[in-house]
Amino acid sequence: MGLIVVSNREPYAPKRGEAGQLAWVPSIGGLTAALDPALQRSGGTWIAWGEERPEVGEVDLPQGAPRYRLKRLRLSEAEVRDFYYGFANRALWPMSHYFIGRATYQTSTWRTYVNVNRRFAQAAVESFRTGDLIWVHDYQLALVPRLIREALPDARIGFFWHIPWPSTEVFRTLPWDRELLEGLLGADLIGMHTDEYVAHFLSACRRVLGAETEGNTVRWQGRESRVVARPIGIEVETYEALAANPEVEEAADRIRRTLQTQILLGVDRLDYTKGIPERLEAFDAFLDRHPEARRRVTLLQIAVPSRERVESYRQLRAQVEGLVGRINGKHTRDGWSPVQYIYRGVPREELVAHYRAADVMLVTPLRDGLNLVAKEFVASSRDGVLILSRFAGAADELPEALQVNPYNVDGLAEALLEALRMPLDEKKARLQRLRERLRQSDLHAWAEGFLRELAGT
Ligand code: GDG
Repeated sequence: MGLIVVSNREPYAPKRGEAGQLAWVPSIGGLTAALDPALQRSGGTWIAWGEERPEVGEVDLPQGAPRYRLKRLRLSEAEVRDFYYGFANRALWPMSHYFIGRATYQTSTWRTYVNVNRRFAQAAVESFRTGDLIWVHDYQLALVPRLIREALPDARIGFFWHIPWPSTEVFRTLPWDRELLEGLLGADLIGMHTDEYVAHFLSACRRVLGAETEGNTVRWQGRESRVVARPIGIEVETYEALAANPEVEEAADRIRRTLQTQILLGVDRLDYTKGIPERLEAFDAFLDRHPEARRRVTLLQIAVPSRERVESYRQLRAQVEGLVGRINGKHTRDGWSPVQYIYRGVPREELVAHYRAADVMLVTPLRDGLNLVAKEFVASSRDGVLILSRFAGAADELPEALQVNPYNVDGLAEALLEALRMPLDEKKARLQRLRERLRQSDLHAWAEGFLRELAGT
């Protein structure tokens, strides 16, 4: 029995070596780490948008010892604009994160979204062999389950929705609310990160479609779909090992020696859901209130460039950079600057060195499907404190973090003080309990568990 994975992003990207040869390099991210091993075990096909050039249509992976085939869909410039930047990132992303003021609902981008979803579905149907499991991922491809179902009525189809599922009042602002639900209900098993998202989804099925639900099951047009909360994990041991690697430790020491202060760390894609301006404001308020902390603490913010073609992301960048300048201008003294701002992605070893160097990790999104950074910090840190937004899906699983309301600037400033003053044994005890929980449901258990459930549905 083989596996077919359908996702927007590709698991490996082509890179040209100096001699012009093509190397396929694994993409960074949870999905590749979770599903590449699963596909290597079962064999099958991964269908994704072939974003990176050159435009190779199909390749067997991993290179040298191939176990499965990657089929790379070539999207035209107009498709990328309307399907990816347009409908997925200007309509579904803001709506799902409760930012309806930022959502743009346009019939033209919706049409492209439908057409591109059809192309992904068709590729899956062409790759299908009887008995294969099909697993489709995320909000870019919500219509794919139903489109596959129309061609393959008996296939086992799973879907994982990686971002929040909002309350029905918000979801119903989408002009294509019915179509989206019907698209997803082509799947037998639908996974989300939290019980709350599942409850909202079931409510939308009842209220928007008039479907019947019983427990976690939705009945619609003679079919049943099960909707379950299965939060994604991380490779805990990989992060522990990386963090203990002497070169990474040395890099962490370098970061500490350079700054010579306590370190608050933020690591996010530069996205308006991540609460970066609110975090900076809270740090400013903290420095105003506790002048004794000046020179003793630094906020190191790594902001990874993201979706720069979308206007609201460009505006956010300007806003964040303006705030960094204002706060540094106001508080800088004697060679110490309160905010260090890095606007680029860093290699994974360097990322883990930062986790290791941090006294306090600030994960304060206004809304986040889950948030893997919080989990990675827990697996990498030895004696740091995690401050975590109650609006991150991961909050359910990480109760020993200091949980905050990211909209409450004063509360966030208070939490900073509490974290910086926390006794060492309490910090260690909290981290240990958090880490034990992460170990119980790591990334591979997540992927294998979902596939087992799908096979059994
Ligand atoms: C979506 C949902 C959900 C970040 N900076 C660097 C870097 N990263 C890596 C982190 C982490 C990943 O990127 C970010 O994952 P998140 O979960 O925080 O956020 P999204 O990208 O928005 O992901 C989210 C997730 O899907 C999974 O379902 O948790 O809620 O929005 O793994 O380590 N990696 C490297 N350099 C960086 O500078 N190497």
